[in-house]
Amino acid sequence: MTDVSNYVPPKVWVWNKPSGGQFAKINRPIAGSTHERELPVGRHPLQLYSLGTPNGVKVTVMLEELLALGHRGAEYDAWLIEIDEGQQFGSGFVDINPNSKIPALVDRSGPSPIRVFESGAILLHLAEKFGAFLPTDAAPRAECLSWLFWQMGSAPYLGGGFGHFYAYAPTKIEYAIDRYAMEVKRQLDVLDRRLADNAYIAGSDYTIADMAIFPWYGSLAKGWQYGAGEVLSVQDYKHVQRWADMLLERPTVRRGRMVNRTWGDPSSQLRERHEASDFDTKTGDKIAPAR
Ligand SMILES: N[C@@H](CCC(=O)N[C@@H](CS)C(=O)NCC(=O)O)C(=O)O
Repeated sequence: MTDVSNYVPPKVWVWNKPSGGQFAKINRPIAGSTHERELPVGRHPLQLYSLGTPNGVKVTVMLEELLALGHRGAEYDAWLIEIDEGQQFGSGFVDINPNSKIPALVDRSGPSPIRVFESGAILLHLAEKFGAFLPTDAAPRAECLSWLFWQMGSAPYLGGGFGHFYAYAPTKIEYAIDRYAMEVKRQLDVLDRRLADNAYIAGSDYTIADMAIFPWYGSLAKGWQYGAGEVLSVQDYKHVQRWADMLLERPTVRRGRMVNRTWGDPSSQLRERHEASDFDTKTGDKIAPAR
């Protein structure tokens, strides 16, 4: 690795060496599939291909919420995509998400399957399909969508910026950590001020905006992301803490956080979810290790 203070970028960047860092093995500058691999299809109307990262959890929380409301059409199979193994570059996955990132959904409830990728688009698709968790009046709907898109634009600074340089980069670069810590603290303050006057992100109702924002910023506030609770003084964001604690009380949120999870306490891991009863019978503490 070049000394950061002496580094001069090349005139034309080419991919001639591993980039280093935790995801060096899977990072590449070209799109498309690397190998043939069909995706499995289960019996439910909705087929989710995902992993229990914050972006994946947004969708599994939404599905669990819809099922808890009694929407039988929200029954789903959640298949595991192991991104560390490069499964997002399999041909079947690339067919449903040309961007090779989890989560991706195939809605098979109609005459022909509909693919949906990008977690925000999936939340919107489900909210509109079931008429739930998205206000219908113009003003609250606009507020909800504004926060949903805020999340989509802001979280890359948290994950790809702060998280990457604080936790994953092979060298600790003061400039990068300062820049992104500043931005992430600003984002937490944006949320804290909003939640000082509102029970939920979009106002008085729980919506897809909460489901999008909680897995990233709620987890960060609880100190679960990047081991960064102390460095970012997350306890200072009192309203974010109140909101995160409130959402964590929801059994649907607790279930959603377990789906496609492959790390942490074995009892919190449900590698794949095909039936509601899987939460009681197929968690990591109840089944023999897969490998
Ligand atoms: N904007 C996308 C981001 C999805 C994303 O970054 N997914 C990560 C896991 S959290 C991924 O699949 N990474 C695999 C890779 O980059 O190769 C969304 O919200 O769905």
